[in-house]
Amino acid sequence: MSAPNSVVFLNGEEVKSRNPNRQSDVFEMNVSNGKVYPNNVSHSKPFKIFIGYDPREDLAYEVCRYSMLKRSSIPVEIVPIKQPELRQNGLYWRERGKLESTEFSFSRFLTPYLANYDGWAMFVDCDFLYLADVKELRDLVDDNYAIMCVQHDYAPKETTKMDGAVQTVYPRKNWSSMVLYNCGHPKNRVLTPEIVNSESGAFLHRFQWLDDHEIGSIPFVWNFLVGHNKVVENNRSTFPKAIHYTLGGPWFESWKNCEFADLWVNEMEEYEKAMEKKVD
Ligand SMILES: [Mn+2]
Repeated sequence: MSAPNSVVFLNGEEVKSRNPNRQSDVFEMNVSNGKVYPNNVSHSKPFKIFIGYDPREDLAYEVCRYSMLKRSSIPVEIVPIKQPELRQNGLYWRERGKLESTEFSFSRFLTPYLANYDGWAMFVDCDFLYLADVKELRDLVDDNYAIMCVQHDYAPKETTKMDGAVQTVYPRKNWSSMVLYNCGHPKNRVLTPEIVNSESGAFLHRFQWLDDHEIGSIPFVWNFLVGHNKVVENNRSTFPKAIHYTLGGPWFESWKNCEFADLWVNEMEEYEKAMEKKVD
């Protein structure tokens, strides 16, 4: 049940992570970019970002994480949500349903619990590629809301996704793929491990523990759906800040030529070069 606490010192302050996942990293700032992080008390704790992890998409996870860290001007703590670890820690026990296309289909809703119901934390799928600083996203948080996300309004045409997993159509489709959680909001106390392990997909993915006015809206460019959202020429407000390869990305053979594949492949090559340097 117990995992060692990871203790990290940041700006001379001890930051304890009580997250049961062992793999977590704290990055103070992107020093190489020469950016200076303001000495602001309310921002002294790293922004917690949980990324859904699936062993079939390990490279997608690594590239997503790399793309985020590389551009972040604020300290972020990135934690992969790994189902086997959650099971070992007694936090996840539900059986996998046929409609779950990833291992984090339901475990994602443990985000407020994993963040100790404290502060804001983000959940994001691993099939994202960041093109902008997550500070810009974190700056959008509004304590009036329990959660904030991109409120897509669409019904996908495709009937299969990724490597053949069944595509299901339901209201608020894709809203849960990137969510800013106000973990300290009293309404989010509902999301206990017991509820996450027993409630229906509809209840969780449609945020039925919340009233509509408690769900804040984020510009779509932070969850830019490949195959659905479009860039409008010369309109900067439509340029993606985070690309979501929701149908499957270039790490799958059948999607290696999808829209925006080149951006992901470039990032992957850069990530691999950075890894080589680490080994040297
Ligand atoms: Mn996705």
